Amino acid sequence: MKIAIVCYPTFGGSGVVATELGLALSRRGHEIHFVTYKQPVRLETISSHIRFHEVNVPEYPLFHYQPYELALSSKLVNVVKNYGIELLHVHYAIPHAYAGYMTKKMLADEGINLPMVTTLHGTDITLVGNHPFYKPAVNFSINHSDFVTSVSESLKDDTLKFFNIKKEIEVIPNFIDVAKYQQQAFTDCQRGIMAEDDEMIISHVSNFRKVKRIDDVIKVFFEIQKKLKARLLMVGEGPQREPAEKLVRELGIRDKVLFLGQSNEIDKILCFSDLFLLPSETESFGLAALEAMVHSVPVISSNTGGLPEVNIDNFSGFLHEVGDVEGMARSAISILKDPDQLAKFKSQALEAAKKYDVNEIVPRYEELYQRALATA
Ligand code: GMT
Repeated sequence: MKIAIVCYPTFGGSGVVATELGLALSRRGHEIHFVTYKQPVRLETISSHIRFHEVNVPEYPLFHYQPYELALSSKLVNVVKNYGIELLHVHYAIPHAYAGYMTKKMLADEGINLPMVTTLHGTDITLVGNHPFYKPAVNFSINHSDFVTSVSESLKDDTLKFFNIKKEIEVIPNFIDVAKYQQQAFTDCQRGIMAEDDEMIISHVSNFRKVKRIDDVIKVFFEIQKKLKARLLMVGEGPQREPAEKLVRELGIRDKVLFLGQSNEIDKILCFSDLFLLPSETESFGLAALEAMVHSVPVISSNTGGLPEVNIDNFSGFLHEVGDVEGMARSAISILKDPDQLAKFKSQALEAAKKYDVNEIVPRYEELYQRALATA
């Protein structure tokens, strides 16, 4: 199949999922065309089955806001016609589903029927899409997609709750390439570069937005380090980084917390982590938790959104109410203080991650595409 994928090219979860999906589909023989404003961060593999088309939005003095949707839909029309694209898959509803709908309409005018699949990822429904400024357009473009998927049961429920949806929403969860991580030969994870031998390594990876409750990460760690020798690795960039650094100074734990910024070495960091913290306010799936689990890192998370579908309570880690810092710290200490318990949770985290293996999930997208083509 020749498939165009539209996504955000940034470090965010939806862009990562879209890129990994495109790469996996290309390995399965499909021709994948990424259409976005910058090369996606994980799109390193150049293969004859992968193309990247950059959307340019020229500056013009009259534009207070650059008309990205217009440029994107025009680019898509050209890519579809020039490369014989059979199907469009847009990730993150805003503004991609809207631009995709316009693309379909423009092509229909020329007698071309292009089926469109929209994948809902999270904040496009729960935070941004739900805002009255966007809601009518998001509602409209979901209802006018040919097929709609969400990354968890919880996100499907939220979509049906917040919007007036007439379309069937199919749940196709996020995925991970289990074999790839098992092949990575970090036999010695070089823990020594980050911590002393007797120190536990706790990590958090995110875009440091308010929704991630970065303060809770710090506060949970503050409680942990009172009981055990531990170090916290904070990976990522975003608006909450500065307040977090301030809190770390105020709590007097500056020597135990490392802010590593946006790192390309997440795999190494997770490889030498003993525990992962994800106390988010809302999380439609929690790809970061799954990435930790595939590295055999147990997860202490909130029990919000899709997290209970990924992080299995008292198996791959523990779940607590949003904001329950004390409970999260207690669970973390219970895992970390006992080497047998830690080993058990580490192996269980990997076991739980296997349910989301790429080879289980990607064929479900292929089957959906076949249906979309058959009905086109
Ligand atoms: O807000 C973010 O965390 C980024 C956002 C995105 O779309 O880039 O992540 C969402 O999509 C991910 C991939 O499907 C999910 O794993 C995240 O849970 C989800 N984030 C939230 O719901 C907050």
